[in-house]
Amino acid sequence: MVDLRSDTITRPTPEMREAMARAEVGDDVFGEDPTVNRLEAMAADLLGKEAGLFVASGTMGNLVALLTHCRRGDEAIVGDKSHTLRYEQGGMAALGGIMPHVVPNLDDGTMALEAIEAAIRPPNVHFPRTRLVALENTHNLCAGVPLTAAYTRRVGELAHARGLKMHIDGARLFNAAAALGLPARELAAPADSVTFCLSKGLCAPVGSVLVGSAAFIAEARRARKVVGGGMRQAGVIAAAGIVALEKMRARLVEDHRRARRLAAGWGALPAVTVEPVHTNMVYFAVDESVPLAAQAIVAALRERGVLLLAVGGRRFRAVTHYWIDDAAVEQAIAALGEVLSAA
Ligand code: TLP
Repeated sequence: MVDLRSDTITRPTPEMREAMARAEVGDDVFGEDPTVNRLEAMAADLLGKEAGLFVASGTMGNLVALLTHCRRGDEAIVGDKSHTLRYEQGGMAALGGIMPHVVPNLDDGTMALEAIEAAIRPPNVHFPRTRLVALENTHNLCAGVPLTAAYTRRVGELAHARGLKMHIDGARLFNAAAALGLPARELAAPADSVTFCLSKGLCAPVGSVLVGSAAFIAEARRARKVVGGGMRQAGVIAAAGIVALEKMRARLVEDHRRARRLAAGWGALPAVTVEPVHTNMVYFAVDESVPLAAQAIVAALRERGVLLLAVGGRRFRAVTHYWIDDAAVEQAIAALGEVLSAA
């Protein structure tokens, strides 16, 4: 199967499995897992922060960050298309009593600086306290667009000038860094905390890392524990994360090249409109002239060995990753052509 549903479907490489089998482990809740400690230190170093915290998922990383920055009744400014708002079950509100203050995301994944500024509450006994601005880089629903270092810096300056913290959901921060040709630490520099995922384009089977100052991470460690994220001999999975960081970052540009090829192939089909491709995501729409519902298109593609997601209306998403080679890309292009011409 050519599985383009997500880069989360990536299975570990043989080298990762070997590292997992050999991993030295200890009880991470006691801080005694040498492999987890090494991964956390590597991640912090790569992103230019003092400390890191290995967590089970991107969702847990964002939740733990929000629980650490905000108290109950506080407010966090988030984009209306952000993953944290849309796809994390409202965990900040459900578990943290944190109120999202929603600001529109523009097509380039940003929120207008004036809109962020306008969302910050002045001190007033009627208002919640604004504590945090959260960005997403790359921005999933905005077609995987990377946020620039300059924009990130400006939001950081605004947040800090107003006494707020800034968090980045950098689930795919290394894709952003690869696309912009920048070290990831430059994109992370203005933020007080950043999460990134090992289990997406970097191909590890499980896990994300949250990074920030030593004091922030010490508090975040408590928050991770209360949400059940103390994982004990987690070195077995952290070992794959170390391979991911060492070996898989440099190749992300190949995923981006293949995404552009997919977009060019699909974009040449009548009735298909492809959105601009920035990283490893290809979003496209099939117009109403094709008498097939979105789910019927997905099913017909599946019959031809190609999996992708319908993401609302007639919009679809395909994501390239380590297990998608050039032949898989050509198969996917041909399959959509066949499905649409048969319709
Ligand atoms: N995104 C998944 C789905 O949940 C939609 C995907 O296939 O893209 N932040 C961003 C920007 C994400 O895209 C995701 C996962 C997460 C956080 C959450 O990561 P996990 O799934 O590890 O909890």
